[in-house]
Amino acid sequence: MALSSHAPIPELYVSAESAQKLKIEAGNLLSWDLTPRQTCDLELLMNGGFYPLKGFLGEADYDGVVENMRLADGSLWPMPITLDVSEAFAEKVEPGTDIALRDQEGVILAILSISDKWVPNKSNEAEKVFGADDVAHPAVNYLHNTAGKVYLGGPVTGIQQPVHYDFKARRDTPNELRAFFRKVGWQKIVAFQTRNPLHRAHQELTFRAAREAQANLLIHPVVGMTKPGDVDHFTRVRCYEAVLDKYPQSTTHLSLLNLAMRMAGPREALWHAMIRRNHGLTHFIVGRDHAGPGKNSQGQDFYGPYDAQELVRKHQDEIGIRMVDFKQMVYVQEKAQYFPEGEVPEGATVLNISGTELRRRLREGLEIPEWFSFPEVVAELRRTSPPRAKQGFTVFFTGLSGSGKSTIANALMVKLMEMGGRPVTLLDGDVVRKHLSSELGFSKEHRDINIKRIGYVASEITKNGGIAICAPIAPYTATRRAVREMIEAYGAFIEVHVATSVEECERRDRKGLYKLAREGKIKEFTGISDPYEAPVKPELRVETEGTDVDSCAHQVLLTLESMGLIKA
Ligand code: PPS
Repeated sequence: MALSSHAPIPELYVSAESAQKLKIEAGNLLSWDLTPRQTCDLELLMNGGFYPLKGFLGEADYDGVVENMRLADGSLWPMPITLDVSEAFAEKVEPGTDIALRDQEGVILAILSISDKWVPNKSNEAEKVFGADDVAHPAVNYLHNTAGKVYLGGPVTGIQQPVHYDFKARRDTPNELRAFFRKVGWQKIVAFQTRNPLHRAHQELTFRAAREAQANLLIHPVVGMTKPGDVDHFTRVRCYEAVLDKYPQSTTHLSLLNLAMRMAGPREALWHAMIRRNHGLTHFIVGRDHAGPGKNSQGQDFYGPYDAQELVRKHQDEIGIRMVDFKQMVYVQEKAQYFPEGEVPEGATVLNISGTELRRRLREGLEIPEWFSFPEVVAELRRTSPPRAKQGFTVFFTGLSGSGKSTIANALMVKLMEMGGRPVTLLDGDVVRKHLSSELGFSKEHRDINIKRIGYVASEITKNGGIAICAPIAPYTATRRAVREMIEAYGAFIEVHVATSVEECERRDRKGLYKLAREGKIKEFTGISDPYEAPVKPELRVETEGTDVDSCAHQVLLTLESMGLIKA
């Protein structure tokens, strides 16, 4: 599949005139509201970033991609680009139907002509595509806990691009980038993919790669969706802009890619290379542990550090883009210079600051040396990552009804207010049910909605630097995990299990509910006729039997202090 880097890439959009007409017609179709990830996927499908795909994968293509990275016609494609929907929505459509695809504001972006509808084997997809059916992998977790149960596939007719209000001038479609390369006369261009701020090691690596390939450089960071917990893209783009003048202007360009990453290591690297090929690039940098998802639930890496390079090397001729492979760059103190790992002079002192260490230093307000990064980048990061003692966080109490959650949560709130510094909000189970969730009952579905609402409010409070204290029963592990993820994108999440036994709660029966539950007058009562999945590894477990409220609240304060969230 040889693609010239200068000729336009096929897009899925109809002409502006037809788009107007189609948009009106599509108003009568059944609509699917795209998730943020699906919106990212759709944008790259429509603008040719995912060429040769013509829509969301149908079942035969999906099977081929999952099993051996090939579409049904034999062409290479490593990543399942699927439209997952709920069972309730899937029931309303059949192959042969057209549906409108809308963004989160309700704008119609495209029409999907459904050719296939099926229930995928998600565990198989996890094993084959991501290497393990382990929810420690962010994409596997997404697959099992966020994605809908049913997939719809079929060709897409593009009506309009998703709208972006941020960094508009820095976003380019594949054809816009191709046109830019034509205009400036660049023949060889090497792309650098990143989801992190650029530090000196990256600059050194990109310089070397461009020199080695005798090519111009495109810094092509992902601003769609990256790994949960990454530095947000607004901050990152400000960081990229801050270092751009350290590159020669006539040979370097910065463009933003609205990709939703999966962190799939080798397969992802191959996918990234194909996307770059589609954007008109001739070379692509693959470093150590490209798109690595971190550790699995056994504490081991999901992929070998150079597996991604191996896979891209194997397929680079077929794709039509050359890989520029790199070892990790490390700083050699005596030479005051960066070297690729493995080329370090014998006996020299190697300095390196890992991502985790960098986050620790930012969190604790510690020094970040000049050899590691640029002062402008560090200043930008410090602006958005204040030290932990100034960041927002959420304390999430969970336990049976009557276990003492609310009482401890109240005591904790008062203690934190006494300290001052950050606003404190208490989202107590009963209070939330009155103000936010008054229409909900206690089925699993309703409890999940209730907890996710609490999680959403807490995540907003955390994002804006406040302290949220939540005290619902929250009986299900998966739901608590989803809330943890929502919050950890912005700050710390401290799960506190109030481990009062059901016998003790029933003995206390402060609200008289256990009696009613025993008599069958309250159905689905947690601990009596409904499940409670106790947290396995909460940040703190408090026992209330024989311990007073004040000391339980104090245990929470000590935990917060040990995590650097409050100062003694
Ligand atoms: S959940 O599962 O997290 O949504 O529950 P939550 O919103 O925290 O529950 C709040 C209070 O509702 C009372 N209540 C019940 N609890 C459990 N099961 C059933 N069926 C039920 N019906 C009413 C109960 O008093 C909870 O109060 P707490 O504050 O936990 O004592």
